[in-house]
Amino acid sequence: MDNEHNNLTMEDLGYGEFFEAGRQHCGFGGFAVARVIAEYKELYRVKNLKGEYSAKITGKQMFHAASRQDYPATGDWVAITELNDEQAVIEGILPRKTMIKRKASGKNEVQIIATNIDVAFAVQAVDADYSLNRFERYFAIANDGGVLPAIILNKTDLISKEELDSKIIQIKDRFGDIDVIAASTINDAGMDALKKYIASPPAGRASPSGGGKTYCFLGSSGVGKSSLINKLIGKEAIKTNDISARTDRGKHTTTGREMYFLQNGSIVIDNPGMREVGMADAGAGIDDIFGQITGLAKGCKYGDCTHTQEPGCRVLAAVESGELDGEKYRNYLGLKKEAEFYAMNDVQKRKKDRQFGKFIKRTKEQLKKSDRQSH
Ligand SMILES: Nc1nc2c(ncn2[C@@H]2O[C@H](COP(=O)(O)OP(=O)(O)O)[C@@H](O)[C@H]2O)c(=O)[nH]1
Ligand SMILES: [Mg+2]
Ligand SMILES: [Zn+2]
Repeated sequence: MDNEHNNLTMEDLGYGEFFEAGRQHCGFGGFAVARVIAEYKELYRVKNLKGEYSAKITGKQMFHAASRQDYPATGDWVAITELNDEQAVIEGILPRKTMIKRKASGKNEVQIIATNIDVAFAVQAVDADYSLNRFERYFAIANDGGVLPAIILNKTDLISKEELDSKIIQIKDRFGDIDVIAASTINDAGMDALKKYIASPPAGRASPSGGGKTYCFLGSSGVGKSSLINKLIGKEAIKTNDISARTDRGKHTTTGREMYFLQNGSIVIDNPGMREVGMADAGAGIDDIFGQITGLAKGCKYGDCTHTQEPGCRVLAAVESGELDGEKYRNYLGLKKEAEFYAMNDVQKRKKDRQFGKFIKRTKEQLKKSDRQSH
């Protein structure tokens, strides 16, 4: 990417007056700034004009962190200290312009999905579990964080033109002023419209600098968010929830919230899915999938079968024979993955904290050493 964008500016990364003012206000004037472009389990990937770094937060920040919101998130602008060409320490988070967040299931804790977003696409597939109410929840999440929402109706290849027209009319009736893009990554319907939309966002959303705008995709697992982003990037940069994904389970190390820089200068963030919103009102549909799979699972050879790769798996056999719908199975895998991710959070956070502590100790020693050497 750097060879394509030799004249990259901070504005291309989404920087502007708002953040610069925040940087001065917070006393970070003496630090370099970088944007968080991915969140991993134990570290962040940050980018600025000099390059990309693996970065961690300082012990001080951890000590003062009262909640998840005090930790960096994808999209954040952060003040950094460069350790070397590849590593940096995050000193602090610059004030956020907008934020996509939601309550984690059953807890008071708020989870940040992405920050400094200009437009949030509420994505639904027009086939299974389609619901106008769900759009409302996505809009609430967007409005709550100061982000402008827009709609993408995906998988329009699966319905007739009449059905699509009637869905669009329903949307216009209920949410008149919200932009709608009808798309299909299979027959490329709406892809030009989407590209155009992203290249020139609605009035009032252009960043003061006129630079890179940031878009994020909200939607349940399986609606086609990653497929849409791959289309925008122009190559298969992101793994989609294809059925073949079962053979390389466990390779995924990111939370899935990753930022991509498009040729046209815009920035998009993928998102693993909105379990809460997705599951809460998918209701019977989802229960039905889990019910059917639990039933089949009784026939699996192993009691702890994950139904992804095990020999003698009754669920996989059912997918292969067509007894279980492939789309349903993919939905199940996606939802299960999300559920696992959120369930892991607490234990992992503790583990992560210990590791962060060690890293900080090492970093400080390293800094002290180089300090001594330079004097
Ligand atoms: N029929 C149809 N299938 C699609 C379309 N877009 C994506 N898919 C399929 O839907 C599944 C989930 O797609 P993915 O992009 O991983 O969804 P995500 O979980 O929202 O990121 C994959 O099997 C895709 O091939 C589309 O426009 N039409
Ligand atoms: Mg995806
Ligand atoms: Zn199984």
